[in-house]
Amino acid sequence: MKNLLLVLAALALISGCTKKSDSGGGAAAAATDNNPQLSSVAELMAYDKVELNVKAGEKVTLTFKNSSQTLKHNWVLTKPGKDNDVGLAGMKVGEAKGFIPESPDVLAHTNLVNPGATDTVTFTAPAKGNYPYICTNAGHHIAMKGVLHSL
Ligand SMILES: [Cu+2]
Repeated sequence: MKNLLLVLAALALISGCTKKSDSGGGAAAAATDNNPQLSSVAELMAYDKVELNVKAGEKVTLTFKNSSQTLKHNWVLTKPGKDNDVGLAGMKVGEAKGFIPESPDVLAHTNLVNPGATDTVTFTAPAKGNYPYICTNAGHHIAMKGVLHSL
């Protein structure tokens, strides 16, 4: 009988612990990484990470590796809702400017990265919010995009 009570007590403790960690889920802070690394995916117009979490207001050092053997890519962070505008503007300025338009909607960007090469950009994470990132090589922004969560 004593053993059974011990087992029951142990089970109650275990389920209590499980509940505790589950209930924290809604308010749990997502892990941030202010030194994110991402790359393009083979010959696709895609990033390997479509979400990045950084700590708002702190320095970010982002490294982008172009894994393609043929395509040039970049990484451009824009103001919320401005990814399409920036993508179209990038197309207009063309490759001579690395497809990077001079626009207040561009918050940070790498250079246009050659196949197999890597570029790093350092910037201050914007105020808390969700910011789109895109590749502005002509036409890529339609598919090659993600969201930076500044937390
Ligand atoms: Cu691209």
